[in-house]
Amino acid sequence: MKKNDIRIITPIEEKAPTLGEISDVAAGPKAVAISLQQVGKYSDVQGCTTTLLKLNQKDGFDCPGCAWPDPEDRSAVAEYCENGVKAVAEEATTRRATPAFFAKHSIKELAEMSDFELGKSGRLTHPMLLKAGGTHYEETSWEEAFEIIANKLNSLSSPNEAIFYTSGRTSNEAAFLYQLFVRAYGTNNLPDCSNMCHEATGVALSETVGIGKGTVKLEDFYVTDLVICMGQNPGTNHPRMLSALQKAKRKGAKIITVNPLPEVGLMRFKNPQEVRGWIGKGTKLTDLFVPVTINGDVAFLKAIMLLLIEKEAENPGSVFDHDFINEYSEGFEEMIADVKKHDFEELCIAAGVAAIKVRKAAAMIAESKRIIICWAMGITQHKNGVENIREIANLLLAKGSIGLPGAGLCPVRGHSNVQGDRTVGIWEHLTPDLEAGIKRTFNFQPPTQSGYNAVNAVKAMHKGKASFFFGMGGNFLSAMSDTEYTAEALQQCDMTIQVSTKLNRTHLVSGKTALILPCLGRTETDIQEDKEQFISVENSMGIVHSSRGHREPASEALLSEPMIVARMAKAVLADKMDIDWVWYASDYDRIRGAISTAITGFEDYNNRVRREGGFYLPNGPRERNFTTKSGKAGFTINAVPEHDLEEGNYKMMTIRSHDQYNTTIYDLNDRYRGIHNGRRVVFMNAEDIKKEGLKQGDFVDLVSFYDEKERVAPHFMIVAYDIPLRCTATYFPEANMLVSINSKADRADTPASKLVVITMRRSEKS
Ligand SMILES: Nc1nc2c(c(=O)[nH]1)N[C@H]1C(S)=C(S)[C@@H](COP(=O)(O)OP(=O)(O)OC[C@H]3O[C@@H](n4cnc5c(=O)[nH]c(N)nc54)[C@H](O)[C@@H]3O)O[C@H]1N2
Ligand SMILES: Nc1nc2c(c(=O)[nH]1)N[C@H]1C(S)=C(S)[C@@H](COP(=O)(O)OP(=O)(O)OC[C@H]3O[C@@H](n4cnc5c(=O)[nH]c(N)nc54)[C@H](O)[C@@H]3O)O[C@H]1N2
Ligand SMILES: [Mo]
Repeated sequence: MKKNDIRIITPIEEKAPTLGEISDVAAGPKAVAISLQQVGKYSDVQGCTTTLLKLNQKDGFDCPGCAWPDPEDRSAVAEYCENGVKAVAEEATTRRATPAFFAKHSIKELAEMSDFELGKSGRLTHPMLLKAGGTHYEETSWEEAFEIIANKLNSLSSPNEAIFYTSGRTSNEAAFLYQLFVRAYGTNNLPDCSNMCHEATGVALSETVGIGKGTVKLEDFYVTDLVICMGQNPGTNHPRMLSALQKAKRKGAKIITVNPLPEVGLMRFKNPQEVRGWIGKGTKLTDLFVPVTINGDVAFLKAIMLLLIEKEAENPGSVFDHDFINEYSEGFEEMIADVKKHDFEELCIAAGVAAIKVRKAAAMIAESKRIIICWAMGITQHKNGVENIREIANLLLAKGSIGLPGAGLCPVRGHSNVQGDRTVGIWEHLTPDLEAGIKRTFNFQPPTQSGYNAVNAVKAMHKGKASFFFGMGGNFLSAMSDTEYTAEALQQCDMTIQVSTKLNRTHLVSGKTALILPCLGRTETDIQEDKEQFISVENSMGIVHSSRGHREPASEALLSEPMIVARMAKAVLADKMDIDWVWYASDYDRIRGAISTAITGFEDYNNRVRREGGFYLPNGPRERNFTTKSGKAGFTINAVPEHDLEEGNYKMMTIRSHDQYNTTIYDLNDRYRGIHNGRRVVFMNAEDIKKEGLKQGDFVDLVSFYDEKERVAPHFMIVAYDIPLRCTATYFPEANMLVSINSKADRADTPASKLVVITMRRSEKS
């Protein structure tokens, strides 16, 4: 599919994917071998091995992969996983996308490359400019780049015509300076990848417990009775979490997994960092697997609550924690009254789960005191994403299973610093706390009117209300929903700019003028004023710690993210503001000093971040200090979503393969699910395949119909899989074009990427 003659999605693979065996155990020696292979394929092996020795070590750098925390007893040589290695290899590659590369290939030609090939073109080395009407990116100087940006920003009729996106790899230091610049310039248009990710979690937890983050620490996994993993695939996306689950199991915890797919990582795990992980069958992780239908989670949790109410009635005080409920919460009676209106059998049908499984789960929950519930995108990326999470909170609150060792809420974050970016001010809303902090520290009044989130930013660009897009990392086009609409939105802009390490499709489907600003990566040495700098990040559990790269930068022309922000701010705001931007970016201690006074919880930042293991940010709910408006934790009432699928309609979720990092395609395999050499597959139940008169290996076009518009994603190969009836799965970003921009979580606007109603047509190409 093309817009203005530029291909907006990766081309269809020429060969059909091949099918192999589905794995029955995750990680283990094979994972190590594969990660090393990956390093060998796309990077210089020797340098990379030294780099890997520094990964997640106390004096090393934070893995640019996921946000899972590092254990205190981390392995001395290798605290990483197969997918962490791939993330490092991707950044530490010896390949380069130089000005000569861009001179050779026009934008149009580059767009004909697949997402996989684009990434493999290597690290970006120089600032590149695409002039209005130009066919190629051309080398430019940093001075010229900042001047172009300044001229544009200073010519807009309102700062609200500019949009400043952030992806979640950006450090606290860069993110803080960036939001400060954006607010000093005059807007709160700060959408981020969190808007597409855990926004629903933020909304739900802020109103139920008073903080938009989780309440557990890693140590809690080692003293818990029960872990419930919902809508998450840690074997691929947070592999180091499997070690924590394994340790929990060895200490006697049970695990319930709630997922339409029996994801291998949650079933059985061989720890590659232990000798005993290399032999034998590995540790069985999941005790009870609950194959819910897509979006059956509220019904499942309500069915459990009904059974808990029964058990409690039989033996009062045995199930619910009334002391906790009375002292710390409100709305319990109303919640119970609502649940009682439901019929158990009907809830089981809505959840797509056999009653006996629900009974087993309820029994395990009833007898456990210390429960941790983990969740990720299978829970948040739904129309009722916020309700899903509120229902999770209901269960834990009723059990008093929060603010207790071994118990609590555990949203598992995605990007390695997505949580930190939000903490230091990347948000389209200005909190009163941040407003006061900025005034106190920098003596100016930031704008108070809320800006655009990701969905609204696309709409604003599409309507012509915004004409300037700046991306601090990420790949906005491919990550967002409704690819065609988003492409139109970006292409209508006068100017789009991206700070990036690698080439991606957003560089190609650009505004009239476009800039690529290449930056240092996590693994690289960052020297400012002759002094080696380090940055800091916050992991999924609220711990802020330092990260220091040590590789030689991919090119001499690269700037660090904080320096790019500072020089842009200086060019744009010139003398309008009494802030010496470049002085701040010349020594990150100065930025951290400012954060200490501007952001609550960062007092004495520079000293505390230098302590081994970093420091923990304040977390009220962990201490049973619920910082909601009423000061109490709130039970909520959440409707069971209804999905009346017509004949021939299927629910589709868009998920990650084992060989991708969001829109970065490491390779074309999904080993655990038995897929090789291709990505255009649709997983489907064998009975449904038969019912449609199709067979495995056939090709179909996937069609969705929203807002009176048909959207088609062509040519997916059918794969028979252990997935509930009427449910299907495809990979993101290939299927994003089927998700309407208006299909999103109520109140959080997270695109509903996990439930798209589709039909299928035989593909003409097959
Ligand atoms: N290697 C690697 N690591 C990553 C990433 C990556 O792409 N690659 N991405 C990072 C980012 S930004 C994020 S946010 C995380 C994402 O981590 P995950 O959330 O684990 O990623 P997804 O592949 O989207 O998996 C969603 C899971 O939810 C299940 N699911 C889908 N719909 C439902 C539902 O309605 N109910 C239930 N109960 N389950 C459902 C799917 O079967 C799947 O197992 O990973 C981070 N880590
Ligand atoms: N259908 C569907 N859509 C989804 C999802 C889904 O599950 N289904 N998941 C959503 C989620 S959870 C998320 S978080 C978003 C992700 O959305 P984004 O964060 O926008 O996308 P990424 O693919 O992570 O970004 C990759 C690009 O980041 C750049 N990059 C890498 N490292 C660095 C760095 O250190 N600095 C800078 N400046 N740039 C760097 C590289 O140029 C690379 O091409 O996608 C969302 N979209
Ligand atoms: Mo994410």
